[in-house]
Amino acid sequence: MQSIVRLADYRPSDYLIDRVDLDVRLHPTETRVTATLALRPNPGGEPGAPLRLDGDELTLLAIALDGQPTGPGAIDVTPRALTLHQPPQRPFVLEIETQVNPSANTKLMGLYRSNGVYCTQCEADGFRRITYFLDRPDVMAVYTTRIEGNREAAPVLLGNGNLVERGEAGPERHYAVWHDPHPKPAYLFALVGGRLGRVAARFTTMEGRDVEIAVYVEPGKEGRADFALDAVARSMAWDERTFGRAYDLDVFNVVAVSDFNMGAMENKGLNIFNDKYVLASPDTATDADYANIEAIIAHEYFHNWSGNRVTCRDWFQLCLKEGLTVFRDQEFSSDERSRPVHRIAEVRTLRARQFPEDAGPLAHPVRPQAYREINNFYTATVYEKGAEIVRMLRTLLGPETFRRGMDRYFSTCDGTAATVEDFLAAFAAESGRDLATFARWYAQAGTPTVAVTGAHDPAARTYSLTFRQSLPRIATEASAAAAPEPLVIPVVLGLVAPAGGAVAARAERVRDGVFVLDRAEDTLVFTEVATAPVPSVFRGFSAPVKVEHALTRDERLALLAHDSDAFNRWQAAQSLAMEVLVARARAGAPLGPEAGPEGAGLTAALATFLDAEALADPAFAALVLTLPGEQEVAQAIGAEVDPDAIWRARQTLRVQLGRDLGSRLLGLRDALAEPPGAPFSPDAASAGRRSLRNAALDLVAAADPEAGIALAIAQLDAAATMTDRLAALAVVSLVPGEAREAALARFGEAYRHEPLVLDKWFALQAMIPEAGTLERVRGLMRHPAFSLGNPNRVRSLVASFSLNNPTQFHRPDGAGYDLAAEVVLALDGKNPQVAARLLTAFNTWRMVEDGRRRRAESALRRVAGTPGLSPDVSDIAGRSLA
Ligand code: 0A1
Ligand code: ZN
Repeated sequence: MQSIVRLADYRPSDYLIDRVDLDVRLHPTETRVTATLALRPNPGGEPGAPLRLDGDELTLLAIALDGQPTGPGAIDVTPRALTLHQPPQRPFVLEIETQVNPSANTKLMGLYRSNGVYCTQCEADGFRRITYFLDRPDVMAVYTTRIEGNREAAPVLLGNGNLVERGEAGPERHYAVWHDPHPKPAYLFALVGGRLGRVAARFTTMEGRDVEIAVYVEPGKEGRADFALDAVARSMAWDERTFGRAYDLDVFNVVAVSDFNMGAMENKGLNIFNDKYVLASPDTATDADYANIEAIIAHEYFHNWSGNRVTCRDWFQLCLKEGLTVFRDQEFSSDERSRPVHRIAEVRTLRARQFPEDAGPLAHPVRPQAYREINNFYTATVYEKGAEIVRMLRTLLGPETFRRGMDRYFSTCDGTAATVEDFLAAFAAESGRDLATFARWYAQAGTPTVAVTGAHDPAARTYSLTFRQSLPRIATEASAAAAPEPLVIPVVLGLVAPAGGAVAARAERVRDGVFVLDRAEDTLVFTEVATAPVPSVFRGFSAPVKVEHALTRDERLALLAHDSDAFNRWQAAQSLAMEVLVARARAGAPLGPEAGPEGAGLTAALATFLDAEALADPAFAALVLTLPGEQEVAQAIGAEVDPDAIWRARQTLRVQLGRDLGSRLLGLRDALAEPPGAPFSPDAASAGRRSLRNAALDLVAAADPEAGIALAIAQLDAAATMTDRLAALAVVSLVPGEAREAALARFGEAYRHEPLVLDKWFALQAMIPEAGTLERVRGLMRHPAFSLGNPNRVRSLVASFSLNNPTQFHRPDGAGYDLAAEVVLALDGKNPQVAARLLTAFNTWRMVEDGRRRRAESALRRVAGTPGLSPDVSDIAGRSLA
C-alpha cells in the first residue's frame, strides 16, 4: 500500500529550481522532452543532501550535469526517481532527456492525446510524467517551452505565458516558443498541440494591458465557444471590480478537450477544460450547463490570483486555493445571476455532496493532516466546505475588513507558496482579531450540529435564544478521535412577527445581524419583545452546520410567508417537506396519496406562495417547489436507511403536490410559455422561467402520468432549447411503456453525433428508479458511443447510476453494488483517478439497512482484495472499510 504523507512531516526542499527550459518534440508514441534545469541548493534545506527528482513511467534517454555526462555511480535511475548522490553545493545545470508515449497515456495525467490533440494535466503530480523534476508546489521556476510538432497534425502549439517565437522546423514540422515570466510550480505547467478551431476577443485590463483572450475547440464547434469567451471577459472585469485583481499576461488561452479527469485546470495563461464546461449552444446545452460553464470559466480564471500568483506550499494546503477560489466563483455567479437563488443552489450541493462525505468513512478536515493519494482529496470538503469557511470569515469580519484582508493576503504572499496560516494572518492583521479559534474549522472533520431553542417571557418582554453546538468525534487514519473543540460559528439572525414584518428587538451581542457562537452553549437575550416572535436563524446559511430548531409547523409557515431572508423562506419549505418525508419513510411509506394528510399544510402554503409570488421570481419558486433529494432524506434518517421507503415517501409527496397544486401549476406553465420564435437567452431570468415551467410539468406528471406524458411529448417535439427538451424527456423517462422507449430511441438517434448530449441521455436512463435500470445500464455500456476510456461517458452512465439513483444502486439483491464494483475494477488499470471517484459511491454503505449493508460490504471487500490495485482505488477502498 502507498505510504502515508503527513502534514507534520513537511520539510522544505533541499534544492530549488529557478529556471526550466523545455524542448518538447511531439510525436504520437515517442515524444522527446529535453529539460534544462537551473538548480541550486536551498538555503533552508539540508546541505549536501542527495537530489531526488520525481518521475513516473519515464524512460531516460540522456543526462548531463553542467554540460558533462554524469560519472559512473553518480546517479540512480528508475521510472519513478532520478537520484543524484552528490550534487554540487552551488548553482548547477542538469540537462535531462526523456521519452514518453502520449497515445498510451490512459490515466490522462502528464502528456496525453484527446481526440488526436496533445494536451497535458499536471496537477497534482503529473509533471513527473513528462520529465524528472522536484514535483512539489513549493519549488517555483520560470519556464520557457519550445514545442515542436507536425504542421498538419498540430497547427496550433500553445504553452504557458506569452508567445515569443515561432517558425519552421524542417519540411513537415514547425515550432513555437512560449515564455512565462511568472515563477510557478510544475503543477501549473501546460502545453497543447493540435488541430483546433478558435474564437478570440480583446480585453484591456485596469492596468492598461491589452490582453488577447482565445478559446480553442474542436474545429467546427467554434460557434459553441462564444458563451465561454464572454464568460472569460466578464470574469476578468469582475475580479478587477470586486478584488482589484488584474490579469498579468498578454494572452489568456482556454482549450477544450473531450477526455479530462476533472472539470478544468488553471494552468498559467493556458487553462485546459473538459469540453463539457466550454461548449454551449441552445440546442445542445441546458441552462444548468450554461451556468456551470460560466462558473467554471470564472473559477479557473480566478485561480490566476488565488492559486497561481499565490500558490500552495504543499498539498495539505489545497483548500487555500480551492476553497478560496470556489468562494470567489460563487460570489461571481451571485453577482451575475440571482444571489438568493444561487445561494440555495450552493447549499443544495453542499448538503447533497459534502454533508454525506463528512458523515461517512471518507470524512476528513478541510485541511487534511495525512494522505496516501492526494488525487483523492479533490473533494467537496476541500472545495465546498473550504468556501464556506472563507464566507464565514467575511461574515465575522464584515465586507470591508474582509476585502482589506484579501488585499493584504494577495500582496504579502504574491509570488510565494503559502499556507492556511499565512491566509489567516492577513485577516488577523487587518482586523486586529485573534483567529486561532476560528482556525479549528480547518482542522476538525464532521458537520457540526447546532440545536436552537427559543423562549419568550411576556412579563420581562424578553426573548431568549439558546444555542448548543456539538461536533461528531471522528477518527481518521492520521489521528485518533480527539474530543472536538467548540467552533466559532457566525449566526446571522433576526426575529419575524408571526403575521409578518420584522420585530424591532435589540440584543447587545448582535452586530449587523450577526451573533457569534463560540462556546459549546450560549444564550442570547433580546429585549423589548412584547409578543412571541418567530426566530429566523442562520439566514443565508451563515455556517455549514445542521440546525436542529424545534419550530412548530405554524412558525415554519410564518417564515415561508414572511421572512425577509429568501434563503430561510426556502429553508422553511424544505423543513416542512423534510418532516413529512422523514416521518413517512420511517413508517415504511406505503405508496399513494392515501398515505396521510401531513402534507396538507405544506400544499396550502405553497398554493398561497405561488399565487402571490411565482411570476415575480420563477427561479426561486421552482426551488421552493423542489423537494429535498433522496440522499438528503437519507442523511436526516441517519441509520438503517431503506432507500425504497425514501423514494416512496418522496413520490407520494410529489403526487400530493401535483394533485393539490395541479391547476395552478398548469396555469403557471402557460403564463410562462415563451412566445414562438422568441430569441434564446441563457440569462438567469430566462432560465428561471424555464425552470419553473419544468418543475410544474414534473409535478403535474407525478400526479397524472397520462396527462403528464402527453404534455411532455408535446414539449419534446416543440422545444426550442435543450433545457426544455431534456426536462420533457426526464418526465417521459419516469413512465414505463412504449412511449418512453420510443422517445428515448428518437433522442438517442437525433444526437448520435453529439457525445455531450448523449451523456445527458445516458444519465437520464441511468437514473430511472426501476428494477430494469441495471440491465439498461449494462446494455448502454455496449452502446457504440460509450467508452470506459472517456471520463465523461463513465460519469454520465455509471456514476449517475451509482451516485444519483439510490433505489437501484442500493438494490436489495446487491446487484447495483456489484455493477459499480465491476466497473471500478475494469477501469482501475486504465484510469485510476476516475475509478477511485466512482468507488466513493459506497460512502453511505454503513447507513443502509442490514441486508444491503452486508452486500455493499462484500462488494467493497472484493474490490479491496483485488491484487494490483492502483494507490487511488486501494486508498478509497481501505478508508471506506476502516
Ligand atoms: N485545480 C483544478 C482541479 C483539478 C485537479 C486535478 C486535476 O487532475 C486531473 C485536474 C483538475 C480546479 O480546481 O479546477
Ligand atoms: Zn480550483
